[in-house]
Amino acid sequence: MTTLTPILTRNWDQPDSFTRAAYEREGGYKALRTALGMEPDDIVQAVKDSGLRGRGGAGFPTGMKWGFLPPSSPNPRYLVVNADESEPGTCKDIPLMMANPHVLVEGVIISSFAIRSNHAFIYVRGEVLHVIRRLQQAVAEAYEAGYLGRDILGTGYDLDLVVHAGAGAYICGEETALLDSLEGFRGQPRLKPPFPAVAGLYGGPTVINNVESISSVPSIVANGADWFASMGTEKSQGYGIFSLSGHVTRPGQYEAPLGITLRELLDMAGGIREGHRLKFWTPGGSSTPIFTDEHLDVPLDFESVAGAGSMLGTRALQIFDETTCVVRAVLRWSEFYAHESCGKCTPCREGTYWYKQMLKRLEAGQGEEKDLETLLDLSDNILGRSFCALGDGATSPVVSSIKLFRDEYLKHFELGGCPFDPAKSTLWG
Ligand code: L3W
Ligand code: SF4
Repeated sequence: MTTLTPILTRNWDQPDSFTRAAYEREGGYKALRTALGMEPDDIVQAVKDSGLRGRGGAGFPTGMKWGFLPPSSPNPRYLVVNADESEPGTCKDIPLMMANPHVLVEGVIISSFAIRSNHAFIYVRGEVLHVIRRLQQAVAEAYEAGYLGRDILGTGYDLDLVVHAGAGAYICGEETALLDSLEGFRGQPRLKPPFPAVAGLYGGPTVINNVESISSVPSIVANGADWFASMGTEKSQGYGIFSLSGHVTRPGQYEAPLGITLRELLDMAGGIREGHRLKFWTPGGSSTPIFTDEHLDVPLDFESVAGAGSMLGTRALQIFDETTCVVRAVLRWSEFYAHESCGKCTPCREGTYWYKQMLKRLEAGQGEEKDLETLLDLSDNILGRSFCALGDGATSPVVSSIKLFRDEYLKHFELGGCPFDPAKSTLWG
């Protein structure tokens, strides 16, 4: 039986958890002192050895990404934290930054020192004013304590950290669109390669990592790479925050080793809401193919989830019981993608619009079976043909729902309307 590992979440129940005093009371900023006494390359090696993989969705090895920075460059190096959390169902970074902003600030300082950068940014989505204010306060407290600014803790190392508010576009969570937005342009993805590690912010070598990835660095420095690597599975090491939302008795953030199953998480969360049963769920947000109750025992690590036909993504476990119309859920997600498509490439711009139009009609019962083939054909023309992952992600709920719930689509056509009573579902009114 896997148990919870409250590390990033350990102080969330304390009323003053977001203050520097509370963070230091629990040993906060000790890892920074340790790190500043180390060789930067040794910190990079420790992060490599820990097996930490990006917690923002793709799972790319963090230490390897840091290792891609060219040894010399005429431009400064930058560290950028992707705090543009907007994927439907993804809700771990915002509570982390609200409850424990200093673990992120400490992670930024250690990571910047490790990659020899003197300029760091936290790019936060614009809608979450409360988070922006909380981060600004934490950064100000860190400057006051001498953890940021000139000659940090007398070591001669300088770092400035800027909290930058985006303007509320999902596409700005794509790393190169984020860089464009940070530079003051309209946020649209850039062609890769070059990857940001080679040519990123203002053309300089840039490391971009998710909030949770950077926040994991202080505990790796404090406890050692082996400690981190001892948790999780062979190829998906460490722990992560699993966000349970929807038709679950106790929704919330559950921090556990990678490889835990939904069955185990549901046991901790009181199960599906009383009197109901699991129908479908997303393992990693709406961009990942949906699962059903047949997948309750799939270990939630990168390899096992991929092997079962989906993606671990951001561990955003959106849970739906039998009162939910899957076609309606897919329509709602498709409306999101159509709204958030940046419009740069045709497959995604036109395809997500067509998804929205078709699914609206199909959910209302105005369709026939051949429309499902049209939807799949359309998906084939988006997946792998879009400029960035947004287009690919939009196809996941559509294709997987047709595969797993074709009969439910057909029922809509037979009845000439939706077979579900929206009044019985707490999610889709
Ligand atoms: C240097 C190379 N760097 C790869 C770096 C690259 C990036 C990282 C991963 O998408 C996924 C997406 C969403 N030299 C490199 C290299 N890199 N090769 O590695 O890159 P990539 O392209 O695999 O992924 P990505 O563009 O970061 C992220 C999925 O996550 N997702 C969405 C989550 C949404 C949020 C949110 O709302 N905040 O996180 C959920 O599943 O669909 O597939 O840094 O530069 N040769
Ligand atoms: Fe923009 Fe969508 Fe193309 Fe990405 S896939 S570049 S979001 S239009």
